[in-house]
Amino acid sequence: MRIGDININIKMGDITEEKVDAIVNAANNTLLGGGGVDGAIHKKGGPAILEQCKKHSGCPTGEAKITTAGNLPCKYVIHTVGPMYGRSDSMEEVLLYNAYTNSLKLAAEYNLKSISFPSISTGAYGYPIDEAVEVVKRAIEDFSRNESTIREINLILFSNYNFKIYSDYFE
Ligand code: AR6
Repeated sequence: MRIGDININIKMGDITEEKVDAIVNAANNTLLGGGGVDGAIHKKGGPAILEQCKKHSGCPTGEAKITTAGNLPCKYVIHTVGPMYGRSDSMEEVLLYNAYTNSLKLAAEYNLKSISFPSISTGAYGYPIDEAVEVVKRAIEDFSRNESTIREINLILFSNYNFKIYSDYFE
């Protein structure tokens, strides 16, 4: 489907295999690695990513930082931090929206064209997928209203259940 000038692809898969300009990591405030997508990216991408992450000295929730992609087939990794569900005084929605929006803005600052996102916060951080998908779509729609270099956004889901929820909501 298309939103403005941007092609949106909803796909099942492993984000570390994406051959795009940037993949987004669902990191934590330390940017020093963890489980889930974060673990998979650092494991497959190798130590060059962690080295550059250390130089950023962490990342506040909702913001985004960029590093090399190490051994991954993409060009950059954009590390963002989503909210822990139920722990942010009802600020979750804004923080999740900011995580997507700031990742897209950072990609556009680097003149990137294609970017792949995992479903941020919906694993260890417990954000319900059906609530998260509404925020994701709204963030992309709002971002698409401004001129940018971004032409392709891939939303990568790791389970059939999440894939179906995203597919149904975006149709
Ligand atoms: N490719 C695509 N999606 C994946 C992959 C993968 N390789 N692996 C998991 N997912 P999570 P969060 C899905 O927990 O909720 C880390 O420890 C997964 O099914 O990775 O933002 C960080 O260091 C889920 O739907 O991220 C933080 O401490 C989604 O990605 C914390 O987890 C996000 O799950 C962040 O938690």
